Amino acid sequence: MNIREIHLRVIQAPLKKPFVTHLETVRKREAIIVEAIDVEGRCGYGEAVPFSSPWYTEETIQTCWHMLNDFLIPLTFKTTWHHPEELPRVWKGIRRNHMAKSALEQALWDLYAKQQEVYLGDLFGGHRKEITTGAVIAATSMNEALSQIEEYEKTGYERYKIKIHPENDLELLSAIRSSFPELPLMADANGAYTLDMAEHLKQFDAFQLLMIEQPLSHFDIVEHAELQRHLETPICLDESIHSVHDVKSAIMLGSCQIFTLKMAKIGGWSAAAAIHEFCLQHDVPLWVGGMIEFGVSRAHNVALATLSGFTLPGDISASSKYWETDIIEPEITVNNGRISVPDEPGIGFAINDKSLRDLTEYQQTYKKRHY
Ligand code: OSB
Ligand code: MG
Repeated sequence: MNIREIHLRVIQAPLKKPFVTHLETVRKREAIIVEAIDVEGRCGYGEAVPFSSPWYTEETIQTCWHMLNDFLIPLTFKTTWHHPEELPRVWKGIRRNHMAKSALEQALWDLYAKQQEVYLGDLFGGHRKEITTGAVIAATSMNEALSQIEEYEKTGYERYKIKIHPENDLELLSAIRSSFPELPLMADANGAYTLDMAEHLKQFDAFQLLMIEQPLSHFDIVEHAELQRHLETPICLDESIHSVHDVKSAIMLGSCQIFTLKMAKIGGWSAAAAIHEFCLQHDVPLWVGGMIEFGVSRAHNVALATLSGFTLPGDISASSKYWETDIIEPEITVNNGRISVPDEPGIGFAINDKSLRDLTEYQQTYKKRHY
């Protein structure tokens, strides 16, 4: 692919409003932007989306930097390979660290698509010209949650996801249902429950939820199967899924009926394409998950959502839901619950250089000739 250099930068920005889950309140966000540059000066972009601390996955900004700096970038330069499909093989000696791998894979796939002059989604058989999308409500109080739903409804999001935990769940869901009886609604528990609370969770069946996301622990697949047998509400797994193997296990056991696919958590485009293929064959609905990310990751998510197996609205919101200014141009906008898919090569969005520069905390360049 004639890569000349790879550039890393850590960026940081405050969220417009705090993002509250029972595990953590996120007020500011860091990310690593990976830029892969070829000898002709074309640039591919990827984004590492771990949090600054390991509350959601075990990775952090610092562990991703370490993996990229000390292992992934040196291996990428020192190994002979010709197509980004080969990257999982190039990196196979590195266990997990999926978010670090995903960011570098994204940058190299974007660059490859730009070299081929095709839209990235098309490389994976995507065909949609627009995608439907949902909004996540992670508010500080019940009143705020209700007013956020009202506000987001003006944008026409096609599905609403509310963060819940055992202390607020029934009250919050009842309040939403009495104000918005027909709202396409789901709940995300981020692992806040245990299997001995199955009777409590059974009460959720009355709220007509589209699904409940990750009710039980982040490391569990077996107990979710037991819980799913007890509930009418479909279970969707998020945290439990790190690979196509996890997806197969969950299907074999009946642990869930739906998956949210986060490219970053499973290691990038290759793994995402494999999971998409498996779910398509087994008729399992998928949607694209979110990580409160900046525009580069959002653009990759839009491309992913163009694949036909993503049959449900995902967590890809407008850039302006979280940011004063995003790092891509144009920013991602949602109209009537839809995002139009670009058709420019690669991720299809340009980088807003000024915004990227303004948000940069530190950066480093790696030149191939030094390896
Ligand atoms: O559990 O799906 C989750 C954001 C960060 C970490 C975990 C999760 C989320 C979201 C998506 O809910 C929010 C978004 O990007 O809009
Ligand atoms: Mg989730």
